[in-house]
Amino acid sequence: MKRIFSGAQPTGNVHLGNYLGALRNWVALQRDYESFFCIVNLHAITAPQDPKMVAAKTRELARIYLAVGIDPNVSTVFVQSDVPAHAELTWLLNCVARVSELERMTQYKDKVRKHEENVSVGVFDYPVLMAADILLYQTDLVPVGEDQKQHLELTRDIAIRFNRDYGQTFVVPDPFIPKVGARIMSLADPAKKMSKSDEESEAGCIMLLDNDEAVRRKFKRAVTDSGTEIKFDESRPAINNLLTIYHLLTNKTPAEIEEQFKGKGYAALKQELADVCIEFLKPIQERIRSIDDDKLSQILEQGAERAEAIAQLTLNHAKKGLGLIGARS
Ligand code: AQP
Repeated sequence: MKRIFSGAQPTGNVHLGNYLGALRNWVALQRDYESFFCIVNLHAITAPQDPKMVAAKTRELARIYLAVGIDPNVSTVFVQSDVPAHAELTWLLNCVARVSELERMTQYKDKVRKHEENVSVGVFDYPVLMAADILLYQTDLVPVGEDQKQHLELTRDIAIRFNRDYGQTFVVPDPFIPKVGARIMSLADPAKKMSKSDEESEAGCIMLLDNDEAVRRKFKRAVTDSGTEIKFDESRPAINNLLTIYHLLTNKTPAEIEEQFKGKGYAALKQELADVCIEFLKPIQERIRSIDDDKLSQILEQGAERAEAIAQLTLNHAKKGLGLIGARS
């Protein structure tokens, strides 16, 4: 069986963009692949975090994975820092990746632009840690949103270079970026992606844990345009984004949706979108609350054990290739 690996950071709150761009596809793919879903807490600490919140958010994200439909009997769910091989392989790959490659990463450049002097070395090295995450599991496919495309390309380059210089060690993974939903935009600013770390745009971000009132308020205030027609049209990003969300939440076709809203105004679309979204979030929020704490600990423990066994094999292989095993005898 081919493998998939993906992860999300336990920072901020999981939003509809994370779900529609990534988590939804993990659920859809998990039975067709041997699946590994990681809570990437080592990535989370690349920006300063309150340690108590890191621990709490890690467990909350694990609950969210389960509540949206990740089945721990089918998929391996685990916390990144529970498998030390992630950090160890990162070091080995640091010696293969090039500074010039990392300097080209747009996410890194954006963070430097915003925070200048305050960017950690971890932010710079983030894509190498991500490469280690993926390569440790001999991953074939990585379901992610579009913002991770460049990091995936770097992962492939690192794997190809390592295999060439130190012998066949890693499967070279392919990205799985959905045709629709790979880049859900902020409701407050359709030029920006929906993002949990963008403090200014909380209003543009529907969180999976938002209550009904927050969902209604955010859709009501969503930016639109001066047009009137409700149509899928990429040249009208605000309305296109709202319709894309509606399409993904209802599974109605674009033609059906356009027919449904023919002659209606933006207010009707926003109201219907809020209703659909609230109905979608309700069972997820109920499941999050109903997951037993001990059961969650058990799932994460078993997940870490399963992940560790595979990760260690790959790590040893990579160390052997580099001449790091066998020097004592
Ligand atoms: N707006 C989005 N539309 C579609 N997919 C998205 N993803 C993130 N934002 C969108 C995908 O969600 C997965 C998990 O993301 P992450 O936790 O690694 O965080 P991120 O990619 O850095 O994006 P966030 O959640 O909004 O956080 P920040 O604040 O860092 O920008 C990934 O597969 C991602 O592609």
